[in-house]
Amino acid sequence: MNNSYPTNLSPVFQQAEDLKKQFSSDLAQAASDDLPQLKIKYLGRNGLITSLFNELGNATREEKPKLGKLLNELKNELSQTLETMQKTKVPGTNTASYDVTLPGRTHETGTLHPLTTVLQEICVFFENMGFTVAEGPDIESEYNNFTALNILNNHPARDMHDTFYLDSGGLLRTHTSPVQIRVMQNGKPPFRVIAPGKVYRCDSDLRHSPMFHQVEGFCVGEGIHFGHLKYLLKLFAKKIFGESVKLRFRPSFFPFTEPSAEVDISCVICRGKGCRTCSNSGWIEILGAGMIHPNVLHNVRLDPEHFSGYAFGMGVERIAMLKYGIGDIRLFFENNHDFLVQFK
Ligand code: 2U9
Repeated sequence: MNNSYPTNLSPVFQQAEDLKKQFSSDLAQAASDDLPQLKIKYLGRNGLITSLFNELGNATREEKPKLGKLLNELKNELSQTLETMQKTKVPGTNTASYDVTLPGRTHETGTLHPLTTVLQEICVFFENMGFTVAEGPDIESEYNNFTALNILNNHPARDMHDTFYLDSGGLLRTHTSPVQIRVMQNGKPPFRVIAPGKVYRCDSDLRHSPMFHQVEGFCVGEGIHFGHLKYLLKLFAKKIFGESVKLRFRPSFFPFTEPSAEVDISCVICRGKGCRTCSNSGWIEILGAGMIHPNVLHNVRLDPEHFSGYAFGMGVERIAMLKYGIGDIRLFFENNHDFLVQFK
């Protein structure tokens, strides 16, 4: 046999090899309750290994260190194997086995980011109302972002938006309105379009992030009026914040709409009674809206005498903060696991 020891060596070398094989076969047949017995048989004071150690005295001077090392290694290997088996064998069986009553290892499933969920909810509502989704580039021209929208040179709105200007002469869009300009430049009315996407403003605190998400929408056709806008936004607010929510339209100003309004809902925290979130007013602003300014229609070569339209815009983070009661916008962008798992 290949693994036999040469015959010129003391027979104890071969005995050690045989003992190892015998141990493996004993172990394979042993039940958990037999393990202590096996330990005594091999490692006990009168055990098989001990008796091999006794043979050391008969070995030659050259063989002694080799044999001593071999027997020590054998002893350690056997005692380690027995110890491991003691831990893994199930009582009453003769195989190393698993405890089937232990719970399995689970893989944690991911979850949609709260902004994705809210954005989807908003888009689904408007798609169900007959709007189509349009997208455009994050880097825009000054014309599409400002001029076409009736925000003229030196108009304070250009500073108000805290624009990131690029060396190339372009800018990071401050709202998704330029998408709607592109849609009107390239198509024919009637239009019913929403434009979701990232927008950029040089502003950062609890409520502002230099990048945030907007959904803007517009409808242009013949005979479109403010009543259509009010009806749509009322349905929208009830869909997102619940049937019991009340709406309030406050007169406001935007260069691209006339008349313009800011839309409030009854406070989702105190239901209109007054609390810290609504500064005791009972109302919370959720979006801006209005009838598209005649100059804007004119800029996309539509006759304001013939066509009219409404437009609206909202910040997705703001809607999500109100819906989930989140006090700091920066939480959306930190990828903190403890924050994200709450939206499973
Ligand atoms: C075109 C014409 C008009 C989009 C509108 C608002 C009012 C508005 C703000 C909400 C919160 C921006 O993210 S926010 O700070 N938006 O109040 N946006 S009307 O009006 C348009 C858009 C496109 C062609």
